[in-house]
Amino acid sequence: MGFKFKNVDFLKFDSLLNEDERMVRDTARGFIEDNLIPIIEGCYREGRFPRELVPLMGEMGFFGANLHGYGCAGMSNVEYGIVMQEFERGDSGFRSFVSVQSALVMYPIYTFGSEEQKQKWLPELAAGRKLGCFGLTEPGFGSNPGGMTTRARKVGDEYVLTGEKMWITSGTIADVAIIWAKVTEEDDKVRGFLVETDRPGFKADEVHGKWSLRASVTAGLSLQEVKIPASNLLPGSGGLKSPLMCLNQARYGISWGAIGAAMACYDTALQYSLMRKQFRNEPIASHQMIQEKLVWMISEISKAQLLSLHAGRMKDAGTLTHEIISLAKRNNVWMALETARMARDILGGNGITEDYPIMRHMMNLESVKTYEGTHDIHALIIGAHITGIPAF
Ligand code: TGC
Ligand code: FAD
Repeated sequence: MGFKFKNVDFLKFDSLLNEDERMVRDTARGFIEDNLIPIIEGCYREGRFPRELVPLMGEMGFFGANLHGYGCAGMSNVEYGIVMQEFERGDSGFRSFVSVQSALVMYPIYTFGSEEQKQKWLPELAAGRKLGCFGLTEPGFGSNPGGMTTRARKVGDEYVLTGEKMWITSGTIADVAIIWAKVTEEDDKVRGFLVETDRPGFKADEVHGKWSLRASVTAGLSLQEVKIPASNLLPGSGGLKSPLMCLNQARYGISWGAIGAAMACYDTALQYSLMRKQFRNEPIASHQMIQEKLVWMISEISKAQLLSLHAGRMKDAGTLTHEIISLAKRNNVWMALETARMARDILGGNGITEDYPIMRHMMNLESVKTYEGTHDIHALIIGAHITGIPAF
């Protein structure tokens, strides 16, 4: 059941995009429509990540799409954002998988890696022949990653890593984990390490029982005296700033992704409200209270589109700051979650079923609100910036 998606464009937003950007949008939209939409409800019900789509995604250049060289597509940041929007219109968990592979695994190798590390890993990750995960969060340190207790000790020409990571997307399917750890010999400086997941002492256990992001793999990682060559250190990384730079990439993508989820919910609610009749045999869309909800949604989606496009143009110009990214992530995810709740309401009882995508988006967006910095942590980041007073 459900409806065929119709483009959501109140503001003539398309006129703000160039031909390449519209082409990227159509390609990503076609990929999701043809490959993900037909299977996503089943994947969600079964708690299954649709791994079979990975090779085609690699072929189509969707991994590390805004990186240049090493087999990457070299898209602009606006084009990359549009891809995230289209992927999350399909499913937030599916977009998460791509975000992690691109922004949290390929980006740190690209930015902090040696030439040898880049040559070895980036083409494989771009093609989807290898998958990665990003281990920052720990059981006791989520919003405050600076408190991490994972350690790396330098022993001869090796590092020995010990610690626990929690809530790690793609943890059990990754070939390589980017692990952030404090280096004992460097006064506990945080640095990034490439850890092949088949190394002795490395263990990943899937988190079961999630009611959110069910089509994405989430895991806890355990590292018990895992030995890696010293050459697996990402040499350009140093300090908490390094993982936070990766988060900027992912948060920027999420700001676009959330618009996609909201578009799916709004479009479903609009089409449903025009079809569903109650009282006087008239569509529920003829009632003022339904219209007010639809207008709220399209207004907020339109504003979010402008916000992400502005952020994207700034990112392409090299002027985007992390506080603006916080504002865009926080606003757009909140907007999408509110849109999902309103859309669910408009569908009445049908809104809670898998016949329509809304409830799935709504449950997914609860995670999106929390990960990559919670809604409130982003308020504190923006608050610290405008007042000069950190209130964490
Ligand atoms: P603080 O002292 O503020 O900062 C340490 C250093 O980093 C600099 N900095 C940043 N640099 C680049 N980008 C940013 N966004 C930055 N934020 C801060 C800062 O200037 C400082 O530099 P320096 O040179 O002085 O050393 O650090 P803090 O310990 O007080 O923490 C600040 C806080 C709360 C903002 C930060 O820890 C935070 O963002 N917490 C939220 C944690 C989080 O977002 N975790 C995400 C884990 S990954 C994930 O969720 C993946 S989900 C899957 C998917 O993406 O789809
Ligand atoms: P906490 O930090 O314990 O926060 C709990 C509550 O307290 C929140 O409401 C928060 O806003 C509030 N709070 C905390 N501190 C303050 C404060 N100072 N002032 C006011 N309120 C405060 N992490 C990774 O490293 N890699 C991944 O791939 C990854 N994928 C994820 C996938 C999923 C599905 C989920 C759910 C999480 C994932 N995460 C990942 C972890 C995610 O980034 C954290 O869950 C997030 O940063 C919040 O940390 P926490 O869950 O420990 O919550």
